[in-house]
Amino acid sequence: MRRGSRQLKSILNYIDGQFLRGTREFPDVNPADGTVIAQIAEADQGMVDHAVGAARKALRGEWGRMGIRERAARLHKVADAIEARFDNFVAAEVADTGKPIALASRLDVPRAAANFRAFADVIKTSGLESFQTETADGKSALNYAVRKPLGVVGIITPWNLPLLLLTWKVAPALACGNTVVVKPSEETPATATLLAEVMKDAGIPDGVYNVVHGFGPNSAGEFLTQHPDVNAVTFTGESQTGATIMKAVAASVKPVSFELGGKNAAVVFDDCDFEDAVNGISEAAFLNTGQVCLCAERVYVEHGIFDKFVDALKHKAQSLRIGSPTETSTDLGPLISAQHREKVLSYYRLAREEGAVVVTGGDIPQFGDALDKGFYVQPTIYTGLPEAARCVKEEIFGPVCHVAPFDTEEQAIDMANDTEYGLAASIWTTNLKRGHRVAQQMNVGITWVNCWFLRDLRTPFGGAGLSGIGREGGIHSLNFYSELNNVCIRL
Ligand code: NAD
Ligand code: 6OH
Repeated sequence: MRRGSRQLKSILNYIDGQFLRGTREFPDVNPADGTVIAQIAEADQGMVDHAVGAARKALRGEWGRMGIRERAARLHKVADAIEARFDNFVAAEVADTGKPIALASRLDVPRAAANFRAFADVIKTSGLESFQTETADGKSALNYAVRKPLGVVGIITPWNLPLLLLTWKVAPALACGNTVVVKPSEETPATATLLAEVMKDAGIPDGVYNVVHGFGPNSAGEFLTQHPDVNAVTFTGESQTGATIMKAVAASVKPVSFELGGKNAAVVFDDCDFEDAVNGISEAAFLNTGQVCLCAERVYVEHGIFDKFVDALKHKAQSLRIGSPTETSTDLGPLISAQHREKVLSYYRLAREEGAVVVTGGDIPQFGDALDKGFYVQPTIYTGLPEAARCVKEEIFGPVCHVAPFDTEEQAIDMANDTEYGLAASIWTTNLKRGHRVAQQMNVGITWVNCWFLRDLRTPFGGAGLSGIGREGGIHSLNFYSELNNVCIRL
């Protein structure tokens, strides 16, 4: 390091209670201005082996012997410790992702603490069913199941909601008595390492929570999913990556839980509460700069209110403040990386080629300052595309939606379901019967009526089709993160 140049922070691996450098480093870039904010220590195969070995050893130590009440108490301590370092977590998440500070403060960091509290409570209060079985000789048997940890769980997470999605898996895995090795996204490593400090403070024994940094192919991600001593893999990310991981785990028949991509529909009926629907769809299309798997990229609006709705949504989009993530008034930050911006812009170009009408946006905003080096795009609304257009079929993962009209409820349901994905849908109507009727016909894992991304952590969460395998949330998470052993006793 030259004298006078700024000493960059290192983001380290965390293995068996130790913060460790790797053999190589790679840069952590702030998407708001393209500056390098830290160096990330990449874990090689040997370090992943070390992490998995430490996690296995910890299963036989204090953690393995700990009862549910004590485990739950420690998870509450983790939540307390996250809250105690709230500002550190917010700052790290904002610098890594470019998301607005207001969003990280109201969504990402509170949800991280809530994830630990929710699963601490679920594991304490949930029971398992038992059956008294009548046998042919007129006697009976009693069946009941016990929960055991799976063992070492490999957790691989994306960059859009880094801490929220990581803790959504770490908390139930630990609640069930497992140990974990997590591989956060190479784009957003900071909060996983910060969480390691919190784990130490909260009395989580060494080896229970381990972090390895790196990329996917031929790096820490692949080393983890191919590791013979990992008992299960849980992954959130792109559908294509899910397919690759599935191949990697197939040989050893490991359980997997996959939360993958989406091309989610919103259906707006002419009897909706108009203002609520406009605000709701704006949030569903543009929150986190459209980088939420649940975002609505396809909006279907009933004919009678179509023009008025498109106009109101345009004004709403144009009123969003795009800017520095550290300004409290900012609504929209940048996309995660130059590469991802290029992908989103390629869809903006494709939409025009496919014949879209650009209602608003479609370009890069100009700031006239350092933010011009950031990875910003304008929030964008299209109309006029045929349903078969690639922009209507493929996940873009940016602040963009296509709005199309429909005439009948049946037609709206058909259009909403015409996708290979099946993650989420939202329905906007004041007709209660219609809300239920349409919601139940959506081929997805999660349907919201008159709301979007409103979460109760006890409910099943996951997707159909290309959107994933399995459900997490409440008891569903416990069932994935534990092995059930049914005990049958002849009475
Ligand atoms: P991604 O699939 O590119 O990466 C996710 C993680 O997988 C990263 O940590 C990456 O390093 C790792 N990875 C990549 N290739 C790998 C390999 N071959 N083996 C092991 N690990 C590998 O996803 P992303 O771009 O980080 O995130 C955006 C995507 O995630 C979008 O498609 C979005 O819809 C999806 N997503 C889904 C949900 C959900 O709950 N369904 C939630 C958030 C994001
Ligand atoms: C995807 O980007 C958002 C996923 C959200 C959750 O997994 C959740 O539990 O709210």
